[in-house]
Amino acid sequence: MRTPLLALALGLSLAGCLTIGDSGSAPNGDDDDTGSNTGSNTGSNTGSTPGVNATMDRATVPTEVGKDEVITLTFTSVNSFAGNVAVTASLVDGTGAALTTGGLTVTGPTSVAVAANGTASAMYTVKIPTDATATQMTADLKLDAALPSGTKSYTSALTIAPVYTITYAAGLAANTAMHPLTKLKVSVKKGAKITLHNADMVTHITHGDGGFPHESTGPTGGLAGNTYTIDTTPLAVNTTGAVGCHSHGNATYATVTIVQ
Ligand SMILES: [Cu+2]
Repeated sequence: MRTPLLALALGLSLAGCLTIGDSGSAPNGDDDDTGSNTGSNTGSNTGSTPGVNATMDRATVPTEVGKDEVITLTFTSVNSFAGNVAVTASLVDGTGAALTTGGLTVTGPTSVAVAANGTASAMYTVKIPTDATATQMTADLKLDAALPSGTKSYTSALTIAPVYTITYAAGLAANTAMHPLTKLKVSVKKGAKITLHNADMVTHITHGDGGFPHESTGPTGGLAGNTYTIDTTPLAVNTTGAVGCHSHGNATYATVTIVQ
């Protein structure tokens, strides 16, 4: 009875030894492979090829009609790259096609000089007309930068509210020339809102005529901190009237037209 048991025990031990021997040699082979891969990858990544990195400061821009938005692209020279980077700015819709609505424009440099190991910033201004839209709209500013490593695109997503905001700035008082609507001619799409915010310390009552509703001239009108909103939804297309500050006569009025 003892001999078969011993043989079984020896057999198990041998099997164990063989298993240990096999598993010991396999990792050694893997180690050799890993070693050579790491070596070649590291070599190519730490090259000294001159290049340029770029970053955009505003990936999303919540905004309104009648505003200018500035988006900045900043270039950083890597490994002493020096030269010009060509930039193509365009306005596109959600599918990447050229924007055909809203009348937005973009201006900014088409070439940016980058000095060796320096940084350079380029500002792109998106101008949103006061009559861009009567409903919330989106538009993308696309900047295609011809980097030494290949052209890269940077996109800033604008969400435009159909609100034209005018602010009576702090300290404005009776300075009619500095009133924000003075002698302007503006169009607003029917359905958009005109919002007049009094950020000053004194009363600025909003005047409206020709169909545009006038703010109360009573004790509650135009108070510091007030916001007076004109909803153009009930106004007829082609309505033209004066909107401005009632508190200084007609010197601050703009001519506003409702368009389709
Ligand atoms: Cu005023």
